[in-house]
Amino acid sequence: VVVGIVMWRQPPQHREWKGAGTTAHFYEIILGRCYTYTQIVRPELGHKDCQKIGKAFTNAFLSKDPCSSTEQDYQPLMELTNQTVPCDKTLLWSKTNELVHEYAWVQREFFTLENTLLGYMADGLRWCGDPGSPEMNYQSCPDRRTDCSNNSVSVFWNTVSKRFAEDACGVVHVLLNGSVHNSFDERSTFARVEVFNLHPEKVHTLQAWVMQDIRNISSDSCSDASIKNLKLILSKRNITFTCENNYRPIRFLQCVKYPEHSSCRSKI
Ligand code: N1C
Repeated sequence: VVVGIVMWRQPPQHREWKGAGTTAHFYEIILGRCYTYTQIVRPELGHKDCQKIGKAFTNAFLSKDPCSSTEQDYQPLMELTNQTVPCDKTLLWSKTNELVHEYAWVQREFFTLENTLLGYMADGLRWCGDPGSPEMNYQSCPDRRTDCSNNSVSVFWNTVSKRFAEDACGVVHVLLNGSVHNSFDERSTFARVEVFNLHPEKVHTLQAWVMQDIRNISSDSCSDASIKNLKLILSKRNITFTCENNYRPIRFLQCVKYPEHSSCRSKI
């Protein structure tokens, strides 16, 4: 009797990359989010094929080098998830992740990228593959700064942010953080990708809302050097720029969290 000995190729146990690995249950999460979005959040997208979308998502990065990800890898996924956002309702942001989504939750007509199907599916997740394996790498994924910039997650956000900006029309809004050193940070996705992909034929104005941390309100953020730089870039692109400090409706959201703060205590 010949006893066959099967040698299994063990997945690498060492951490290949510096960043955290693929989110556990990645596939189930994106599939579930796709159905939640298309059946419950926006039933008008009920015709979208979530099985196909889930496959296109994983096909974009499985069996591939996670440091040589390209826009083309995500093209099939992009084609399956096209969606129209009404004019005047695109809401961009930089360094205001929490606040912008609190606002979009209340003002339902506004769309951040995470309020579109693809942004909703991917929000907060991590993923990468490996050229030598058909599986996801749950051990580690490339870190944007220490491993490589063209990693599967960064290329994804660059690609979807580009389309989101290209598709925008009318007045576009952006929520910026007035309590960080560079409110308009040239290294951010907003600065690198979105500003340069707004179409001046469709987008006549970019309106910025610059919100300061309620616990240390300083002077006029709209006159900061980085905001002036944004204004200059837009004027060269023939897009009008307007800026408002501490937009009241969003200040009220900050006051929900710090109701006793002096700037929240006036009776009216
Ligand atoms: O680099 P940022 O912000 O300026 O990116 C925000 C900007 C928004 O207007 C979005 O349309 O770019 C889009 N975007 C996302 O929607 C998004 N969701 C999650 C860009 N990045 C996004 N992420 C992750 O957060 C992603 O991993 C990226 O690197 C960060 C961006 O955070 P930031 O610097 O506050």
